[in-house]
Amino acid sequence: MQAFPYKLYLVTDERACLGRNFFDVVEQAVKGGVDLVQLREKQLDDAAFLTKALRLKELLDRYNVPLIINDHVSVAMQTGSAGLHVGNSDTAPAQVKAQWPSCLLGYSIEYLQQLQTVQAQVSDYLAVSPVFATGTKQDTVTVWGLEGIAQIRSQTNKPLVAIGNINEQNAAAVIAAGADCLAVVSAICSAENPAKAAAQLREAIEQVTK
Ligand code: TZP
Ligand code: MG
Repeated sequence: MQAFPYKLYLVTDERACLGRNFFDVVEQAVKGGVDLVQLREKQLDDAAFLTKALRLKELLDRYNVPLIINDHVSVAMQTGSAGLHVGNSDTAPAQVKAQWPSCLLGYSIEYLQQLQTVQAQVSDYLAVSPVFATGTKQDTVTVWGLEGIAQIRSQTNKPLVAIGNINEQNAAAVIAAGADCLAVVSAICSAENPAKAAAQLREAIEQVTK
């Protein structure tokens, strides 16, 4: 298996933050144990997205937590972010790597056939997307379930990031099924106490991995 040091991945959605300050929520999450953050704000225009990315990068640099940018290659490069996450309708992973070889690149797996493609092969991690049905992203293809994680795990050595309705209750089972890292939006962004929610998720992960 290729090395992947991250265990708890916060994917942002300001709309899930219950009206609280976005940067406060992210900072609390990091203090609680989030070790990787992706800026994913579908509602923002390009200028607002770039502004938010710059400010988020500054915050995360203080904690030594890498920033991944969703979809926007130029924003990721301009902000000096660690990497990029793309889906099937975004810039192809091979094209991203050609332009930016050191990019920490994530690619969402929505069909089993994608695993055998050059796009999956050049990516640094694969997102099992979604593991469970979620209100946060409804336009999905395959709801993988725990069996889907195990099936993907048996067919690739790439680090697997699981995403989709992951919470404190199912976190351990998702790791036990073969995921290396858990990605969440609402379990942290919408939690009453984001730091505590992150710490509890971390603890659930560590119970399986230690
Ligand atoms: N991709 C697949 S599911 C999802 C994304 C961005 C949303 C996950 O959100 P939540 O609130 O953790 O279910
Ligand atoms: Mg995308």
